[in-house]
Parts: sequence; structure tokens; C-alpha cells
Amino acid sequence: MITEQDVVESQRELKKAGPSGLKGFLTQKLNEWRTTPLNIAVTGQAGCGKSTVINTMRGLTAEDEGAPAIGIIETSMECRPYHHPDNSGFTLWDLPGMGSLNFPKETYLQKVEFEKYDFLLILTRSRFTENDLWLAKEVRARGKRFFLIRTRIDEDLANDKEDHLGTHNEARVLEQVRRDSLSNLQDNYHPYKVFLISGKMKYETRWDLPELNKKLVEHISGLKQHAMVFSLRANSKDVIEEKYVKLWKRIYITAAASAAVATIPTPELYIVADMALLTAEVNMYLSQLNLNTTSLETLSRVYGIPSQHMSRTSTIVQAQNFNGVQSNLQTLLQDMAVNEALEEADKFVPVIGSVVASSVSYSTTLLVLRRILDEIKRASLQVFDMATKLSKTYPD
Ligand SMILES: Nc1nc2c(ncn2[C@@H]2O[C@H](COP(=O)(O)OP(=O)(O)OP(=O)(O)O)[C@@H](O)[C@H]2O)c(=O)[nH]1
Ligand SMILES: [Mg+2]
Repeated sequence: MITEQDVVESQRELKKAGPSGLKGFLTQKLNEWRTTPLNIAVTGQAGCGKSTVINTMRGLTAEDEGAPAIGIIETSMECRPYHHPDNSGFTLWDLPGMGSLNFPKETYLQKVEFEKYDFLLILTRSRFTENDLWLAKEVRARGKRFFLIRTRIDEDLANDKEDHLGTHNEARVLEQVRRDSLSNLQDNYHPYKVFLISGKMKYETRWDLPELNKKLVEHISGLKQHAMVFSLRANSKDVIEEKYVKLWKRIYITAAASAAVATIPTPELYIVADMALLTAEVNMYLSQLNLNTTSLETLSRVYGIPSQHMSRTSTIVQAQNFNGVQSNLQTLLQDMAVNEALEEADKFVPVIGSVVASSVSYSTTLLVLRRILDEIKRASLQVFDMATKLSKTYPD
């Protein structure tokens, strides 16, 4: 995320507008991904599970406020945008299925304003139709990506288990369903992968949903990729790793922005740090890695894991329960300012070092943020393991 070009620009900002100019520039870099729009269209026939998938991808369950209506009557009669709760630039569009009275094939692409989407998710509960394939080809012809998704896979598995209690074999059922999904298409050769998923949040770590997330990240680049990684749920070890790598890269900029003030640290404080900025950053780690209070409550509700159980994975996760993230951070910063040496080799030292007394602050903050991020990642993997263990069986 931080390039040589950024370092040069930082130096220029510093010369031009002093430490506060530098700070403004760096803060804007940190927030760039939030202003990068991402639009994902979700289409499929009534009842195939669009609203359910949209909720789960936004970290919401049906009873959360702002979640799309889920039900057994046809509720999606128009294109409806659903924003990510923490990133309004990330929008999932609930599109009506093609071929319904209001949305005939001939005018479908115009009516749904097709050009604006980065990806199209084509959902089906059973077999894909020629209409689905037509849509997929139109998308491809316009240089965009589509994914074929077979939903409600937990129900197929549960049915098979009930019907073939003695011989039920999950892998075999999945293979059958995968083949069956494309069996209505005339063309014998269709090289498309079918993603088998359940849209229910309790199954978000299972079957092909994590792989789908990975593909959404792989097929996009630059700031849009940042926005994607920071908007997806941490529902696989791969996504947790992706988030970690991108959060790690922000540390240089955050530490520099925090240290870029023209005040000399007092002997009692040792270092200069923008506590509001740093606390917000640590809160971002917690929410990105599913460990903020809201995520813990959701996980607790969905999987039945007691919140205290998850909080115990780390002191910083625990600290947020009594608003202690900031004081936790402050203690770490002060302890480290005394104990740890300057990291000379770092890229920003030449820039920050010219701001009064800021290089020690910068290096210390850098080390503290790294330590905290590592700890939060470790806790996140632990919580992830708790959740996956509990989602092993179907149905309830
Ligand atoms: N078990 C299971 N049930 C699902 C899944 N997806 C959806 N459902 C259920 O199927 C019903 C319809 O799901 P919705 O998400 O409302 O489907 P939709 O495609 O948005 O339907 P319309 O808005 O009417 O087009 C609801 O009762 C959901 O709870 C799934 O993956 N597994
Ligand atoms: Mg719906």
C-alpha cells in the first residue's frame, strides 16, 4: 500500500504544509479504500436465497435492523441496494430474477443498469437455466466477472442424510449436486465452476463460500481490492490472512500520521501519539477480524459460543468491554518507549525524523501496533476455530 512515490509525496507535503499537512495526507491515504465503490449484483429466481446471502455477506442475520426481508413470499420486485454496515461504498444489489413479468430478458440488462456492477452473482436453488447461462455470457462479453452459485446446500445434504441414513456421504452428494446444477443446459461443455453454498450465517465457513470470497478478492485489484478485503467477512483462514497483510501495511502510515505533530514529548509521556487515531485503528483490527463487540455478539447468537469465552482469547479483546482499548494502548506505548530501540532501517524514519522529536514516537508506535495486530490475529484464528467446530453438523 505504501510506495516509494508515497514517501516522496509525504516529504513534499511536509515541506509544503508542515507536520499537520503531512498528517492530513497520511490520514487521507488510510481512508482511501472507504471512498472506493464496489457494487455486487445478486440475481436469481424468487426464494433461491438472495436476501439470505446478502445478509450474511454483510455480517447480519435476518433479525438485524436493515437486513433485507427474508420470507416465503416473493419480496424482491425491484433492484434494491444494501450497504455494508461499516463501509457504505460496498453495496450488494438485490436484483429480481430475469424472466419475470416485470423483468423480461429483452430489457433486463438495461433495467438493472448492468454497467455499474463489478461482479454478478447468479444464484439458483436447483439447476441453472439457459437464461442464467445467457446472462453469464452477456456479463463476460462486457469484460466483467460472474459466479454461478448453487444455494441452500445444507438442505440438500440434510435431505440426503435423512433419505440414506446408512450410506450418506457428504463428498458424494456435493459432487452430484455440482454436476446436477449444470445438467439442464444444452451445451455439453460448460467450463464454469459452480460454487455450492449455504447462505445461512452459521454455515458461512463451510463448503464453497470461503473460496467464493477468495475469488472476489483475486479478480479485482488496487484500491477496489482493499475495499473488498476490508468488506468481506473473516470467514476463512485465507481471508483472515488477507486482512492481516493489508492491515499490517497500514501500520507504517498510521504510525507516521500519529507521530506527525510538531510538539516535543514531555518527559512523563516519552512519546508523541495521536491516541484517537491509534484507538480507531485498533478498533478497526478488532472489527475486521470479527472480534469487536458486535461481531462477538453475532457469533455468540449464531453459534451459541458464550461471549466471555471468545473475549478470553486476548486482553485487548477483553479491554473493549470496559472501553479500555485506549488505556491498554497507552500503557503499551509508554512501556515500549522506554524499552525498545529505534528501528533505523524503516522507510519513514527519514521523513518523520525531520519532524521534531517524532522518530522515537514513530518507531515505538510501529512496534506497538504490530504487536497488537499479531495478538488480534491470533485471537481471531482461535475464535474462527471455535466457530468452525460448531458448524460441522447439519441440520440443527
Ligand atoms: N436452510 C437454508 N435455508 C435458506 C437458505 N437460503 C435461504 N433460505 C430460506 O429460504 C427462504 C427464502 O430465502 P430468501 O433469502 O428470502 O430468498 P430470496 O431469493 O431473497 O427470495 P425473494 O426475495 O422472494 O426473491 C427463507 O425462508 C430462508 O430462510 C440456505 O442456504 N439454507
Ligand atoms: Mg429477497
